[in-house]
Amino acid sequence: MTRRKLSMPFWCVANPVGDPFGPAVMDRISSLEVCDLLCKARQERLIDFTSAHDDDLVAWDPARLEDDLDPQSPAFRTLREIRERLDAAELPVAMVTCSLHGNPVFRNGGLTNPNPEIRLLAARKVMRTIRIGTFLGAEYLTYWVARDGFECQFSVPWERSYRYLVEGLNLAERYAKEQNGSIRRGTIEPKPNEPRGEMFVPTTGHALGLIAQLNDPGFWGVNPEILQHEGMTNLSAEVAVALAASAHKLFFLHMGNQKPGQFDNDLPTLVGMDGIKEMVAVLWLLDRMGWQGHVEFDNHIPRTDTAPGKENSSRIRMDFIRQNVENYRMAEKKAREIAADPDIAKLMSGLWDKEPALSRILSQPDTAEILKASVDYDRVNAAALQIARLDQLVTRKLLGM
Ligand code: XUL
Ligand code: MN
Repeated sequence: MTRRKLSMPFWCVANPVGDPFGPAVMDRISSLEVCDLLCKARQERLIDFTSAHDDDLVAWDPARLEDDLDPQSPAFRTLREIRERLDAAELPVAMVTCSLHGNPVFRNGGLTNPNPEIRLLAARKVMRTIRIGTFLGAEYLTYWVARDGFECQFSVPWERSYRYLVEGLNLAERYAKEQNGSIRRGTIEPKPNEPRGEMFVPTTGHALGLIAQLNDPGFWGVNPEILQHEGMTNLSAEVAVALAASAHKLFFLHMGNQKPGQFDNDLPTLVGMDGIKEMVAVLWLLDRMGWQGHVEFDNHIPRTDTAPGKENSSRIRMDFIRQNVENYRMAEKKAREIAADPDIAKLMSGLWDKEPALSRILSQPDTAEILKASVDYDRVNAAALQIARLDQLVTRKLLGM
């Protein structure tokens, strides 16, 4: 099994780690400086791809919605400079996503904003993002639900909101195709809450349901964020990724760590109180399901591990990239050790490989065959499974005992 390819996006490295209770604790760096750190990570063979919001690369000016096309604009020049540096480092852009959360005009939503003037701004910002992504050679466009949500349920025009969302996503798909460039797929990234109290696409299951309503469901898949977004409501990452992968809709995967039920922790992979077993399980099941995609980190430097000042700025950010990659590789190694362990395999086989002939009958829509088949209820019912024993062997492997 090959080592999975890894991506580190611009925004995770740039993040100066402010939170709702305190200001940024790291020096802010420009998109070109972020680009240089990512190129360094590429040269060190830590990462294979990067991704970005439009705003991570170039500022958005609502008075110049097509500035990316204007050779006189700073955006035009910066985008070319970024592309040159990424090309020189052989660091491809995997995905672009439109920031509809930062600018205050979108505080009551982007694509679903009840005000059509703001929806138009959101649509034009998404279109600019698609042009930027096409210019940089991105394959994926992600829609993260961001501020499309609410706190007060009577403020929502419920009979229109999902239509607005469908219209916005259909426009994105159409415009991406009109560019006739690198963007070939769209992904929806669900989140249950934060920044809104409630969000319109809270889980992977909701995203899959929404995709069925879009003009080209084949264009769209999901980008679950594990363990954070799914774990915020105590749902399991395993279910999110396995359901999406089985539907061939797991197009992209964001990764970090999370204590279940809390705010979006965005801790680096495997860092924190919980999540080791779950992360290993996700990587193990993705291998089992033959998922070929790559993993993108989406987390930030823990605020405790930051320090202000120019001298810390690059070192702490590079350490953050390294830590994510090293921790991911540890989880990947454990997932593969578990998959290769003969004792664990024997117990799994005891659970899963019973009565293959009967299993075959059940997999066919031949009702006569099913009606003919019989079961020894007493024997089946008398069997104690050894799931706790299996889990113990897994834990032993994880603890290196
Ligand atoms: C926020 C989040 C976003 C998306 C891209 O929680 O995950 O950064 O991944 O907009
Ligand atoms: Mn994410």
